[in-house]
Amino acid sequence: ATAQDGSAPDARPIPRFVSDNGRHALLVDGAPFLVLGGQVHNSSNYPAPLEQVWPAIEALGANTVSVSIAWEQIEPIEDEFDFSFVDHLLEQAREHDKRLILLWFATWKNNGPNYAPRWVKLDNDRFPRVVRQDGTVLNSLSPHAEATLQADRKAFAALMAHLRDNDAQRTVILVQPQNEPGTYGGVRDFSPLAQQVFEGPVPEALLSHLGKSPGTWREVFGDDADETFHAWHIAHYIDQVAQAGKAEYPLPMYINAALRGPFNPGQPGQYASGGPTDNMLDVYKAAAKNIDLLAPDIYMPEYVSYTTVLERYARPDNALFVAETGNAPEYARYLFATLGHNGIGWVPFGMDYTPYGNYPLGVKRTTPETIAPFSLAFAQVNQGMREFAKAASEGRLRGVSEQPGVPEQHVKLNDRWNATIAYGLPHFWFQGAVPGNPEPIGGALIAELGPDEFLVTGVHARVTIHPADQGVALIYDRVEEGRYVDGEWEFQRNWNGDQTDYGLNFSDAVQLLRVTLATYRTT
Ligand code: N0T
Repeated sequence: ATAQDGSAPDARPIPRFVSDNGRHALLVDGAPFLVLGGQVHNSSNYPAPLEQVWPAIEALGANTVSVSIAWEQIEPIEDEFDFSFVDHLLEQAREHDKRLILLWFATWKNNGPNYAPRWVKLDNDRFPRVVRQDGTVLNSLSPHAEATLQADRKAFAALMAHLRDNDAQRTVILVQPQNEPGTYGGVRDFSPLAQQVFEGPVPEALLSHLGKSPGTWREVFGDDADETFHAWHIAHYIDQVAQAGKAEYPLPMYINAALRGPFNPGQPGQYASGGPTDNMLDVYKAAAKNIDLLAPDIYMPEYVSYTTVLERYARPDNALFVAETGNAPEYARYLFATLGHNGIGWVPFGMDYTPYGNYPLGVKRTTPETIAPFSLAFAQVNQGMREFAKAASEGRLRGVSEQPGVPEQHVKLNDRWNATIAYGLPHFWFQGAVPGNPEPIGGALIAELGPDEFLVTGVHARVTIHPADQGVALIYDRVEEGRYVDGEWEFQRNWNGDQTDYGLNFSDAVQLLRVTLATYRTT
């Protein structure tokens, strides 16, 4: 058989990100895809630790693994490239039937150039660092140095060219140029070169994006001038790196953010100044046209903070993708709220069995027990992943995560139906106040398949559906349990009686329901 475009039968389309009218989709193998991922620890990017990656990723049931590719590893000596680890990783990912996200640790890896080769990070004259106003030097490279930009671009372009020539399988679906860019300990570069640029005019592209009038950075942005200036130049720098990479091989690319607190952000420099924090998203959108989306790294387990971050990054001009999140058990439920914002993916961090833990951001040591709640959440979504992905891309997906002290949540499904998600109830008849789960572990996900048809799953939650109209009551037409296999619904049984009389109850069992609703008149 020949593919529709006349190419060879096994030629798969290049993964693509599409954004239209405020709706977003990551297309993998030609259709919307949800990244149900696991990110490995930073230094698991060698063949030996990779052995401790796969068992954890299998236990997690992830469809994608995010792995660092260090500049020091692919260009240890200037102009001498070594892609042996990349090749090894591609081969192993295919053997394990996983897709990959490659994380380019180069000019910025959490503010610093520690993953840059020694010929870069040890040569401050050729590759200068950020200088603070008091003249002290920070371990963060300046975004104003042309030599650094050209060296990073060249290496990244070589990596992307190598992928183009060695990944017809499209094992790699996303690329993250840099990691949590920005500068800690200072708001921007005050070197003479940077200062000269700072005293010049704000670029027209930024002015027009923000609807502002021309002037110097200080005139246009006042007290926010230093941070905005740094953000613009970092974003523009990364954009040029991405552009060089995409010229070789146009995979979708994103930048991840080290967040500032959503309510008490503090001062730039206390958080990574110049990164894609919530206050700089518009600046990044204006500066980085080759970047498909800006992704939060969420290490805030508290419900209101977490969901506020989701709201701030899920925008008509930005698809929500949680590039990293903590791997402590209380985070597992946030998969559901993330997808409920029509997210394209969610990736807990530190999902390997190497002897390291990033506690207090995550667990002290990743074990099968710590992975279990994440693997349950992934299993629920996996059975209908392509259907949920399609629904997300069309704005038809609702999802919630349990909030401590709020045992019931209400969700509008469409004009005809609403849902209540209740936590901590037995599966049978129950009278009294809804208790909530002893720990906040519940969540639910509901995709609208048609006006009266929904795909429903969840964990440790009861889903009850109500007609929006007065004078009618719900009657289930069908509540089919099953799963999708190669896009076809595989029916297992019809739920009725005790299984539906008290709502649709989800526990830690892997269950997906295709529900067809009807009403009868009560008056
Ligand atoms: C993340 C990870 C890794 C509430 C931390 C988070 C990863 C990087 N950084 O394990 O280093 O490569 O992207 C920074 C969180 C700052 C502290 C937040 C306190």
